[in-house]
Amino acid sequence: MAFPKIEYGGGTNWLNYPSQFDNAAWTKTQCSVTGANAIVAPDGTLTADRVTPAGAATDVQVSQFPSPLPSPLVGSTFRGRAWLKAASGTPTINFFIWDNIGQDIVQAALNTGWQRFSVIRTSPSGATSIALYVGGFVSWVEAEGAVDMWGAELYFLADVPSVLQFKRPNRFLPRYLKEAVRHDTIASGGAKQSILERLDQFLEFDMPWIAEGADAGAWEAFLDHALAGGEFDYYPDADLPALTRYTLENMDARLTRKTPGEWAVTGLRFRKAV
Ligand SMILES: [Ca+2]
Repeated sequence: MAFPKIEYGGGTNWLNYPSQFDNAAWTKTQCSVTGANAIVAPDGTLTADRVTPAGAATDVQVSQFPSPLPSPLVGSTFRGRAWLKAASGTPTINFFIWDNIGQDIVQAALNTGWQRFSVIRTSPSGATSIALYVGGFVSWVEAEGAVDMWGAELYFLADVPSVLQFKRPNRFLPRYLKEAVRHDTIASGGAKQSILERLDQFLEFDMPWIAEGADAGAWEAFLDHALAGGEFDYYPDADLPALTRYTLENMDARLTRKTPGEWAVTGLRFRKAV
């Protein structure tokens, strides 16, 4: 059990259709997507995909060469990530960034729970391409079975999403930790309006003890992002895959100084993003 964390911001994810492996942007070699949006993703939505090896497959690969090509390419360091899990068993398959010069590989030891795998590569001199691969180099064969995938990323390492790791437990206020029916008035083209009714999810908490220094700085940076309307992923336990994507609901959240060396942020209200 770990304290919560928040991930937010970041630059461009160079991959297209990062959770739609059935899209033609993803090349499927010796396999096919047998369950598009058939698997519950780490954020609880039915958006993860199942990829199943073809009969007698000896080298299953799922890959994407992003278009447009990231620029600058040569000399840039990239971080690739994806959420992966096995449909059954504990296969180990490759996860890597490839280019026309070489590759950096991580061996992804899968089980039936979601894990997020990460690989880093610097594009060397002479590189004219880049791709993110799952499988490959004869690491995934038919007998290892289907693999579920979600949330692929390829970022410049310099602008990967920021992480706010909670140093203390947050104090929940259960009255607001509820799902509620929400009525939104959607204006379109002047006078015409329609009402969208949906089940919404809220979260409110106080963070009463924030240490001066790096922790307060991390909270300030996060609030700057959230107050500007930015979305963020909230992990109730930093060690577990479950997450919810929220936006900040109240615009009066700010750091306040409690005692010398100690800050607090109170009444943070999050609303599930749609
Ligand atoms: Ca999907």
